[in-house]
Amino acid sequence: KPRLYSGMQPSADSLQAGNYIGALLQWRTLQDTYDAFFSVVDLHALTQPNDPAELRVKTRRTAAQYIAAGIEPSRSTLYVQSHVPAHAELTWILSTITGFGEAGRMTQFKDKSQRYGADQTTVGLFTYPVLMAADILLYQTDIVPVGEDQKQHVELTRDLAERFNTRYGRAFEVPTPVIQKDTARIYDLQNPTAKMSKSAESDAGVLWLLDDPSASAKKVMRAVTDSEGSVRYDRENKPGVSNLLVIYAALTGRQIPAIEDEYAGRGYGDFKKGLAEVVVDEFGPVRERALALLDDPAELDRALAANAARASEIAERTLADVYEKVGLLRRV
Ligand code: AQP
Repeated sequence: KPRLYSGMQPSADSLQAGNYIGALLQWRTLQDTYDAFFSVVDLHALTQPNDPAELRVKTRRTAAQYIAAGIEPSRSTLYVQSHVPAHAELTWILSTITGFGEAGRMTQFKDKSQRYGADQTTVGLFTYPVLMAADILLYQTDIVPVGEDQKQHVELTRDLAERFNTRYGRAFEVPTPVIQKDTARIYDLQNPTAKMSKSAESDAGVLWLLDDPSASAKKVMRAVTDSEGSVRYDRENKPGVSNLLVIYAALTGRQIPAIEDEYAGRGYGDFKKGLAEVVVDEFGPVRERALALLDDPAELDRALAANAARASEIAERTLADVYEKVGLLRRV
């Protein structure tokens, strides 16, 4: 089976609907056809303002939500990034073949460093994409499903893989990014031209996977729409309604035109009520499963340890080959 790699940052107590629709739902399907690796990238999360006790909690909660959403730790390799030390080790090697200017062109760094300000813009934030390259390359990954905003990082990963292979001899598979379709992108319910995000300034427009279902229903009912009154997909002129249609379609597996037909001639109130039910029906059971897993963290930790061992085996092999190729003296 071809290999697939993806991950998410444990940057909040709960994942949001965009993470679920844009990533988890697709991962769940992809694990049938790929030898899939899904990590909770806690080392990446350290590039944001950090609270140590909270990070531990968020890391477990993120892993529990992967499983609750249908990622099976017996089939896919679901692990915590820091449990496999090779990630940090390969990052160092890759950083020695990454151009300073090349890394400086990453638009996510430019955006984030502007948002964080000089005080919080660290070297770690700058080398974030190099760590991401190490994640992907350690596993001889064939495909990387990502959102459009991560495409540049996967391009850098490809460049680094090719550069290393040419300079030192072939050690890495060159991965291909698979970019998320536009209809898998979810926007903030209160500000439907901005992507729904765990770190949104206000969470009024964020649907949390672990929220009480009634709170999610309320957020749907309050979502921003427009004054036209017709349930119609038009991303440009009707971003709010279009976003709700995308969420509806993604969570039910239905096509957008069929949903438009169902609500033709009915008001937004009816449509939102319908969507609120869909959201509650879908997120409710996921939430229950996640909370049940978190009730018994020892069991969850055992699953994560077993998966980290599986990941380590492959990662260590790649790292040993890289160390050999760059000329590090082997310890006897
Ligand atoms: N709004 C979204 N629509 C579709 N997909 C989304 N993803 C995130 N938001 C949306 C996908 O979820 C995964 C999470 O990646 P991440 O945790 O590394 O960070 P992110 O993409 O920056 O997501 P967030 O939720 O906005 O997190 P923070 O606030 O921590 O930066 C990716 O596969 C992403 O495409």
